[in-house]
Amino acid sequence: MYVEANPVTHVTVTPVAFPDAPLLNAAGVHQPWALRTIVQVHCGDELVGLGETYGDAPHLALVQRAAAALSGVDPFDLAGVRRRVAEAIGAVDAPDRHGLTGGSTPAKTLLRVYAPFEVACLDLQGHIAGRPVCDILGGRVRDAVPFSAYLFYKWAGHPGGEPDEYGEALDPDGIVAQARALVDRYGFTSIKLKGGVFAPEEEVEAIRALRAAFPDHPLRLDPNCAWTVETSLRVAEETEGLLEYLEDPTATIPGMAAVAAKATMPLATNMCVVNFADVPEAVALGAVGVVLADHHYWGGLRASALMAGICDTWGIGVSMHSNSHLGISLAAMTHLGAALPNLTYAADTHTPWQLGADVLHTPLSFVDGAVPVPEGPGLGVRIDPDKLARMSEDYARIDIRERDDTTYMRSVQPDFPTRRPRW
Ligand code: GKR
Ligand code: MG
Repeated sequence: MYVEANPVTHVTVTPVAFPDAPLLNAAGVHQPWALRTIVQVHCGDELVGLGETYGDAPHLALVQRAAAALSGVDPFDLAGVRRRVAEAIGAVDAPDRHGLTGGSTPAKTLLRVYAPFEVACLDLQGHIAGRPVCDILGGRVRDAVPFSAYLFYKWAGHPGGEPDEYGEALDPDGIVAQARALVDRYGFTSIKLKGGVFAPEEEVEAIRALRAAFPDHPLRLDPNCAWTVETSLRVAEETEGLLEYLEDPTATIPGMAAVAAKATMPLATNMCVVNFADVPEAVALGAVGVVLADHHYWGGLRASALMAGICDTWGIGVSMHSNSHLGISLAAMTHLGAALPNLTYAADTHTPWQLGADVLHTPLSFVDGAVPVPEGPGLGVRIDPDKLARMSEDYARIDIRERDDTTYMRSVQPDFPTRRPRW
């Protein structure tokens, strides 16, 4: 039997905003609002596929331009979707300001713009076939996808605002308390600390305190390239036996290779291997032991699965990267994680930091630190139109149009340094 094509009739693109916590990183600090773009690809009145992507204005403009070009396309024709997106946006580059996901090129920009449409089309394919997205990606190898507790140094609240429920974390005790809160609430069985905020010695102290408090949890540290090769090697020596991996200690593939040559733990990255063109050099130099997949910039779920397969061939482990996101992205990450035979590490997620904000009718929940694959066809999630409308009103009301951690940090600490490496 051949299933009749259901061509795309129209696409809705909705920018949204939601409150974000003052999380510190090498670029500065998260602004009070995070931005996302929600994509709904409609095939007639009944059938809709969901996607989610960044909300920064230059990216949003490209997503809107691409959306307008998709009417009439068959959601099973992903090559056609990609071709139309490419034709609609042309060879442009829209880098993000925070620079925490590596360099940008027109090729990477195309993949970032295509990704939410690919996810939405896979959601549609699942609805049409009556199968979950993980089946369309090749079948599930796990029923629940493990995520890690993602710790951040943070202020108690935004300047002039109330403290949030996690409070301040600016030293090892604060970090251990935050880990305790996240592990108790979500059951996470591994822990990642976002570093690059304080001098490396202080961050190593925090790792030691976490090891003492959580003897059985694998630990990771990620300073987003805030260190030189020499500093990275010193930290690698000081954290020997403490880390399951050290993530992006230093910039560039050759820089990472110089650290990897001597470090005893694997090096992970979401900053130096950020698209397929980076893989040959990274493999040739032995620069990385783990790549963090991120369908938002690798070009969707199928491209991420392809990347994971390449990693498998070269004996490179796979984890998953995140930025502030909502439930459509969490569902997409969960289906991808369920279908990846070699998801060798728990994935990252910012979900706890969104403090319950979501566009989903029924937000996904964590069971023992893992998200069970949503039931039902497609992504298995649906939008709550009232929540979407409220978050879209919030977007219209605020004046943030791009994520800019550095400018926000400098409004509080004018001499905040932008140079990387900083130590
Ligand atoms: O949310 O501040 C943050 C993170 O630093 C994020 O932007 C990074 O891209 O989580 C990311 C990472 O692992 O590098
Ligand atoms: Mg990282």
